[in-house]
Amino acid sequence: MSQPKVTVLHGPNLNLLGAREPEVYGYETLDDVNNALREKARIAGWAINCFQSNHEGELIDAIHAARLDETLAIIINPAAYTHTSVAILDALNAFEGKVIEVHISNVHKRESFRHHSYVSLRADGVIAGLGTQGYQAALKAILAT
Ligand code: CA2
Repeated sequence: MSQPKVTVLHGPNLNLLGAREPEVYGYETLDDVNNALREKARIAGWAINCFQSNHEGELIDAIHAARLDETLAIIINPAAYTHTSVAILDALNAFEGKVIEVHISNVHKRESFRHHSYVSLRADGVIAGLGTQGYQAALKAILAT
């Protein structure tokens, strides 16, 4: 039998993690985050695909690919697209597995335009403000299902 699969999607500018604004986003790089997730998934016997893009359409294509290859869950930090993208919401609505939305910062403590999330209309769970540990918490929840 094939391994269960999880996809981790990171939206625009998250490639800068660890390099800028550490007071908001911490000191870990995106590679640090992904490598820690890969290690946890490997131990649990899951396949994991981590992908970052600065382009909305590429994130949508990755959600479609997850749907087609029967990925069981998506962990997504849509970054600024959280607050703007009906297109990402529509793509997630066509995905049948579990969706967990992660934000490194507590978006509710920040500017009011960050308080609304289109993706939350689809997400089964939302984690905000735990720093990069939020991704680990999301994966833990998925591996426990
Ligand atoms: O807190 C989060 O994870 C956010 O999704 C991050 C987005 C922001 O637009 C959301 O409102 C909340 C921004 C990602 C930018 O990432 C950077 C990382 C390091 C340095 C600069 C930007």
